[in-house]
Amino acid sequence: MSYENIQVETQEAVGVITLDRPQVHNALSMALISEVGQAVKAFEEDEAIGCILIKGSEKVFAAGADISEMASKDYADLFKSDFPYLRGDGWEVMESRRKPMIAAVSGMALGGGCELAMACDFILASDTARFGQPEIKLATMPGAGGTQRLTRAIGKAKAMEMCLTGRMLDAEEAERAGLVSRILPVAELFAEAMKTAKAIAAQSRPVTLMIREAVDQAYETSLSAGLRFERRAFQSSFAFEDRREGMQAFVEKRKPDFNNR
Ligand code: CO8
Repeated sequence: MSYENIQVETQEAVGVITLDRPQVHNALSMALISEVGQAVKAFEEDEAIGCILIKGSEKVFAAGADISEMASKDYADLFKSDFPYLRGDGWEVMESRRKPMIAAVSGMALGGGCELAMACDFILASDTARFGQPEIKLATMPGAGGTQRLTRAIGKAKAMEMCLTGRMLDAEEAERAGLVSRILPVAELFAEAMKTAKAIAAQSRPVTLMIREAVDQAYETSLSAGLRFERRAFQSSFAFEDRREGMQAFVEKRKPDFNNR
């Protein structure tokens, strides 16, 4: 598969997607989003891959949807196609993946760029990272999770202020607010993100998928239903050969050898 707007590589069991439109701060064109979806699909289907990592450059993650491409669209276009950026082989594929996906954000993650990072399972940020939903300045609004995932992540007050004013959070404020899991010096971000992705990919794959589903339930359901889901999933993990191997290895003081069954 050849890509024009992203770079794709694998490192051990990690699939890496690098946004690559430097001339426009990695603006998310329809073609780019479609390529991200295709790359995620390929990694999903590749048994050798246990975790996906998406990043931009050290300078910028992504400055949002491609405004030049969107500028001429009208409501009928968007309504009839249900906003093609989010339908079909791109965003929907990425959002419905089952494998864990980490965003490594350095520089700006704005608009759709912030939404892309938030659609991942967690965000590792460099100390130069900045997050914002500036769509209001274009007289439009977030359309890919900015009013929903951001509010769930950082609460109403900050999300509302960000969406209504376009104010950006720097890395420290983003971490304090719960938007990012960790901040790293910019020179260390990608290496540390890769180390984290490799550590996840080395775990038992089916349990990894199960944990993702359980954590995501916390966004979707009541506490009692979520706790019930978690308890049943925990019990189900005992059906995996890997669970037996993991505990046996601990007891025998050796490294586990998972077969992903
Ligand atoms: N779209 C298209 N081109 C862009 C974008 C963008 N989002 N951002 C930057 N560029 C281009 C500029 O036009 C410029 O091109 P050229 O060199 O040809 O003039 C080049 O990138 C460099 O940009 P600047 O000269 O502006 O660089 P600065 O360092 O001065 O500023 C900023 C960087 C602050 C990032 C600035 O470029 C900016 O404000 N960009 C727009 C940010 C924005 O408004 N983002 C939100 C877009 S709307 C959106 O994301 C809706 C999401 C809906 C869901 C989408 C799902 C995919």
